[in-house]
Formats: sequence, structure tokens, C-alpha cells
Amino acid sequence: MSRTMKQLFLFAAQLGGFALNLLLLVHAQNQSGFISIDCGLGEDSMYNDNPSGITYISDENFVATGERKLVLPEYRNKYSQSYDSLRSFPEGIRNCYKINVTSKTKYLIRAGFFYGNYDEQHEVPEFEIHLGPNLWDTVKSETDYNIELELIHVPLRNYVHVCLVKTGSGVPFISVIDLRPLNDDSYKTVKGSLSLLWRHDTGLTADLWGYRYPYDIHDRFWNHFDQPGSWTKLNTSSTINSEFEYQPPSVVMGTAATPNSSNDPWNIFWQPDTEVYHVYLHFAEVEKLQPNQSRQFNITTNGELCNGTLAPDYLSTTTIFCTAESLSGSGVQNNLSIIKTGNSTLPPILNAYEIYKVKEYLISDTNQDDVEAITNIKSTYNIEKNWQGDPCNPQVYSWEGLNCSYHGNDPPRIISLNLSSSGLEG
Ligand SMILES: *[C@@H]1O[C@H](CO)[C@@H](O)[C@H](O)[C@H]1NC(C)=O
Ligand SMILES: *[C@@H]1O[C@H](CO)[C@@H](O)[C@H](O)[C@H]1NC(C)=O
Ligand SMILES: *[C@@H]1O[C@H](CO)[C@@H](O)[C@H](O)[C@H]1NC(C)=O
Ligand SMILES: *[C@@H]1O[C@H](CO)[C@@H](O)[C@H](O)[C@H]1NC(C)=O
Ligand SMILES: *[C@@H]1O[C@H](CO)[C@@H](O)[C@H](O)[C@H]1NC(C)=O
Ligand SMILES: *[C@@H]1O[C@H](CO)[C@@H](O)[C@H](O)[C@H]1NC(C)=O
Ligand SMILES: *[C@@H]1O[C@H](CO)[C@@H](O)[C@H](O)[C@H]1NC(C)=O
Ligand SMILES: *[C@@H]1O[C@H](CO)[C@@H](O)[C@H](O)[C@H]1NC(C)=O
Ligand SMILES: *[C@@H]1O[C@H](CO)[C@@H](O)[C@H](O)[C@H]1NC(C)=O
Ligand SMILES: *[C@@H]1O[C@H](CO)[C@@H](O)[C@H](O)[C@H]1NC(C)=O
Ligand SMILES: CC(=O)N[C@H]1CO[C@H](CO)[C@@H](O)[C@@H]1O
Repeated sequence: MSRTMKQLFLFAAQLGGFALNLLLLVHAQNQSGFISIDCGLGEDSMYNDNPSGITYISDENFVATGERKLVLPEYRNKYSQSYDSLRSFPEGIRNCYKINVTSKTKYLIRAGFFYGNYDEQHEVPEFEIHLGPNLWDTVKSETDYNIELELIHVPLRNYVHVCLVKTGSGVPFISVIDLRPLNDDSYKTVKGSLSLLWRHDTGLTADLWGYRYPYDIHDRFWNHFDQPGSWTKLNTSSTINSEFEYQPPSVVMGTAATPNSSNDPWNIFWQPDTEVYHVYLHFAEVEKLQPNQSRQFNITTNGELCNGTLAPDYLSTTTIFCTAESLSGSGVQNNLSIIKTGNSTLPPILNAYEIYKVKEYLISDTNQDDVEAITNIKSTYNIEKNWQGDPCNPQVYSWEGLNCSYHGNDPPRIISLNLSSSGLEG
């Protein structure tokens, strides 16, 4: 290649890079604050997911261990591209991703898993996922289906650790990690984080799984939910105004379901495995009511009034928040009822709803100054030990060679360090 041609080539490459950066900038504006990690994707790779258009990047810069794998060909293209690859962790008990975030911002954190017989063992592993030092959930996946776990959580540090922990039944793995900023005044909790049970779009007639980004600017997944035969479905093609805290998408709010028999309540039941649940009900009237018509209802959780006499506004979203305290006794279900008031000429409606478990994460990260100091030591001396996640917590996985002091729920301190086994002298 001649010198001029080389320069031209370089120039073109720079232009190409510029165009890519410009494209990413446009996307970055739309996907403000999104962190979209495709685990097991090749180093430095990225792509725009179809059809969401979300830019996914490789996990290489977020994790130091593990192996890149692909699901078997017959399992590819079953879900979004992010589920075709995964990262598995045959070595070590606990392996962690470290992801930079904006501290004190409310995030939806989603982890996705699809085994897809990647190791040709036909044996789905079971393991734990931890958020920092706290247990998030136990991952029991299936060969043929993906699973998704979601948390609404406010990180106190400018990073989060997502850790996969072996429990003795197979090799942990992960397919995808999403972080999406949420409005601070939505999904409020007095204490604790919220772990998703259900997020349902009711009344959808089209044959769709549901909706996510770009319909939902926060990229929540609204799953098509039906109880065939027991509902009448209503819809409108008008836009629903949702410019409030929760911002459920207009397409989700544009469909609603009402009980068939006009005097029946709208009931939802679920089996509790946590003490307290948060329920968010999204309502909007989709029918233009005549002067002699009315739609009014009360909402109860476990028989207790949560919100009395609500009449949804025409083409505008009202979100009602209820708590449900689980009742003691095995097999006792939690219930939510939407009950027509005596005055109402029309049955209740429901456009969409979300149910979350309240999870208290009591174990704190190690003292921030100590974490910074030890992280500097780790990178300066290029320590090869399996130092991942929080240094001191949980205590069972504290870093080898460290001694920590613990005082109740306060952040632990690092009190001493023994590097003699790391090949360091002096
Ligand atoms: C960004 O969003 C705007 C409107 O919200 C849309 O018109 C545009 O196509 C989007 N751009 C990309 C690259 O997704
Ligand atoms: C995360 O932030 C730290 C500084 O706070 C920086 O050194 C590091 O490179 C960042 N990591 C990534 C993957 O961007
Ligand atoms: C809206 O209702 C009509 C008539 O019931 C139906 O044909 C159409 O599929 C519905 N649209 C959606 C988006 O559910
Ligand atoms: C409820 O209404 C829908 C639509 O009007 C109808 O298809 C269904 O058969 C009804 N179910 C019952 C149990 O009446
Ligand atoms: C409401 O008024 C319409 C005529 O405007 C009538 O056909 C209908 O029966 C009335 N409905 C009720 C519940 O009174
Ligand atoms: C809901 O739970 C409350 C409290 O256990 C109970 O009194 C009520 O009958 C239940 N409602 C339904 C519809 O099962
Ligand atoms: C609905 O709630 C109101 C309080 O807002 C109460 O007065 C009324 O009795 C309730 N009606 C039903 C049917 O539960
Ligand atoms: C019942 O309807 C009447 C007339 O619309 C209204 O004045 C009254 O406040 C309503 N009662 C309740 C409990 O909503
Ligand atoms: C950690 O503390 C224990 C008990 O105080 C002590 O025996 C051990 O030598 C300490 N280890 C290091 C690395 O300082
Ligand atoms: C430091 O670690 C080495 C190797 O693990 C061990 O032999 C030595 O006793 C440790 N020193 C202290 C003070 O714990
Ligand atoms: C009785 C009661 O709690 N009513 C409230 C139901 O929710 C609507 C919308 O948030 C409020 O305006 C009512 O006051």
C-alpha cells in the first residue's frame, strides 16, 4: 500500500469511527443511562439489538474471569441476540461483574439466563446470584426457556457488583445484564429494594409477547397476560397520556380488561414467599363514557381497602400503589381485588399492573476508603489472586489474605493484609 493510500485508508477508518461514534451518540441520547451488557460476546464487539434497537456491548471490561460460550445452534435466535452467548464460571466459588453506575440513582437491574445446552451436558445448573454482598436470588433455569430476574435498587456506591456463586450443583453462567435508570419518585420504598414478581399488560388482543423499549422509555418488559374466557378486552387507538412518575407506555395503557360479569370484582391471587409486596396498578379509561355512564371502583389487598372510589380519567394514566402484607399460614394466598362501587354502571377495568417483593439488603459493602486503597494495591501490584466483588462481605467469601473487622451492620474495615503468598517482597 502506498503512503498516500495508507493515509487515505486511515482517514476513511477515522471517518468510519466518527460515524460510529455519531450513531452511538444518537443512541446514547435515546437510551439515556442504559447499560446493556451481552455476556460472552466477543471482545470489543457491539451491536444494535433487533427490534429494540438497544446497543449491546461485550462484557469483557466488566469481568476478569469466566469463559465465553455459545448456546447450541438449535437454541439460537429463540430469544434476542443477547441470549445466544453466555459466560460460564467453572473456576472459583464466587465470580463478580463490576459495573460503574451513578450512585444514588434508582436503577432497574435485570439479569437474564439461558442455558441452551451450551456445554452439551443436558444438565441445567443451579446457583445463586448476589447483588454486592447480598443474596439476590437462586437461579434455577431450564434448558428450553430463559429466565429473567429484575430488581429495582438504588446503589450507594458508584459501582455495583453482580456476583454468581456456586452452590454445588453445576457451573454458574449468565447471558445478559441490563441497567436502566428510573425516575426517583417512582417505585418508592421506605426501606429495601424491589424484586419483580409480575409485570403484566392486560387486555392485549394482538399475538405479541408484550412490549419493551422503544415503547417503554425505561425498557421495562410488559408481558402479555390473559385469562381466556373470563375477561372482556377493551382498547383504544388514541394515545394515552402517561407523562407522570411511572410512565407506562401508551400501547400498554391503550388496552384494558374488564370482568365479564359486570358485578364481579377483578381478582388477582398469588402465593407469597416474602412478607411484604408492593403492587402498582395502572389505570386509564379507554371508552368515552356517556353522561349516564360511570366507572368507579375500590381496590383492596388481602381484604383491606387500599384505594377507595377511583374513577379512571379518559386517556390519562393513574397509578395506584398498594402494599400487601402476607398473611401467615401455609398455602394462604395473597389477593388483590378491584371492586365496582354501588354507583358504578360499568365494571372495573385494569390496563396493566406490577407486583414486587420487598427485599431488605442488610449486609453492607466494605468501607469505601478501604475499598479504594485495596483496589489500588490490587491494580498496582497486578495481584493475580481471585480478588473479586466486595473485599470483606459476605464474610464467607472475603478476599484471601485480608483481615477485616466487623461491627454489626456498619461497613466492615480492612485491618491487615498478608501478601506473602502473592510472590511480593518488601
Ligand atoms: C431516537 O428517538 C427518536 C424519537 O424519540 C426517534 O425518532 C429516533 O428514530 C430514535 N433514534 C434511534 C437511533 O433510535
Ligand atoms: C469504572 O470507573 C473507574 C473509576 O471510578 C475507572 O477506573 C474504570 O475504568 C471504570 N470501568 C469501566 C468498565 O468503565
Ligand atoms: C382492538 O380491538 C379490536 C376489536 O375488538 C381488535 O380487532 C384489535 O385487534 C384490538 N387491538 C389491539 C391492539 O388489541
Ligand atoms: C367473556 O367475554 C368474552 C368476550 O365478550 C367471551 O368471548 C367469553 O366467552 C366470555 N366468558 C365467559 C365465561 O362468559
Ligand atoms: C344511557 O343513555 C342511553 C341513551 O343516551 C340509553 O340508551 C342507555 O340505556 C342509558 N343507560 C343507562 C345505564 O341508563
Ligand atoms: C382476600 O383475603 C382476605 C384476607 O385473607 C379474605 O378475607 C378475602 O376473602 C380474600 N378475598 C378473596 C376474593 O379471596
Ligand atoms: C368504597 O370505598 C369507599 C371509601 O372511599 C367506601 O365508603 C365504600 O363503602 C366502598 N365501597 C365498596 C363497595 O367497597
Ligand atoms: C354516586 O353518584 C352520584 C351521582 O353521580 C354522586 O353524587 C355520588 O357522590 C356518588 N357516590 C359515590 C359513593 O361515589
Ligand atoms: C488475621 O487475624 C487473625 C486473628 O486475629 C490472625 O491470627 C492472623 O494472623 C491475621 N492475618 C493477617 C493476614 O493479618
Ligand atoms: C501470610 O500468608 C502466608 C501464606 O499463606 C502464611 O504462611 C503466613 O503465616 C501468613 N502470615 C500471617 C501473619 O498470617
Ligand atoms: C380513598 C382514596 O384513597 N382515594 C384515592 C384513590 O386514588 C386517587 C388517585 O391517586 C386519589 O385521588 C384518591 O384520593
